[in-house]
Amino acid sequence: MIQLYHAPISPNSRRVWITLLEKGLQFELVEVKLNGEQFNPEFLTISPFHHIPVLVDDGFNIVESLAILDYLEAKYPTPTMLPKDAKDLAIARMVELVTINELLPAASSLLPLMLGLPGGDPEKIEAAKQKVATVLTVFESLLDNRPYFGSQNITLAEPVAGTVVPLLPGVGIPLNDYPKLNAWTERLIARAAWQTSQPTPENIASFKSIFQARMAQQTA
Ligand SMILES: N[C@@H](CCC(=O)N[C@@H](CS)C(=O)NCC(=O)O)C(=O)O
Repeated sequence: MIQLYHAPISPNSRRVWITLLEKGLQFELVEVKLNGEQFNPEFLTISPFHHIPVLVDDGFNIVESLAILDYLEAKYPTPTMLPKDAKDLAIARMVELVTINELLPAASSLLPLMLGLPGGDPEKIEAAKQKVATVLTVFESLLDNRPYFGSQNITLAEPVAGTVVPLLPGVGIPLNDYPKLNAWTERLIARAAWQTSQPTPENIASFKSIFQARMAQQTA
């Protein structure tokens, strides 16, 4: 049986969890508490960089969430989650990579805000908000009259961007100025896979205390 090592709060592992659900696969979730469990020697044998997610399938270990998604699409191609048309494929992949390379780093600077914690350099916060606005403008321009990025059906772009974009209103970045993206977000969060993998208030509280402890260590 497939095993997914994950942390419920992490968009990096949630995108894999959602893809497994959308593909209707059987799998076991193994939670790794990011308060130090990721350094356990046993875990390091499957995740040398002490990161979740890790997918183990038939004794084969995969790290790096995008590599995991590509593996799942190649090994379990039904339902397909990548467009065949060249432009549509480029759109889906662009959304994946812009999320990882532009949106997530900017959103990480907004984490204290997201968790309702004080702190954060105002200039950095402003720059992060500007970056997020640019990403949202690009995403809005990539959506057409189809419900998903470059597709009538959900693709890998959705679990990737769709685990980050819905968090933005929580940090004071409403999506009203991006009507197509707003409707896309509503469509996704209504899906069973999003609802099943939604972090609980306990997951958020536990992450908040780990985050606060890490901040305290850095300033000590
Ligand atoms: N590029 C990796 C990033 C994985 C990553 O940064 N995971 C974080 C959680 S969001 C982690 O495991 N942090 C624990 C640590 O670095 O010790 C991916 O996409 O899988």
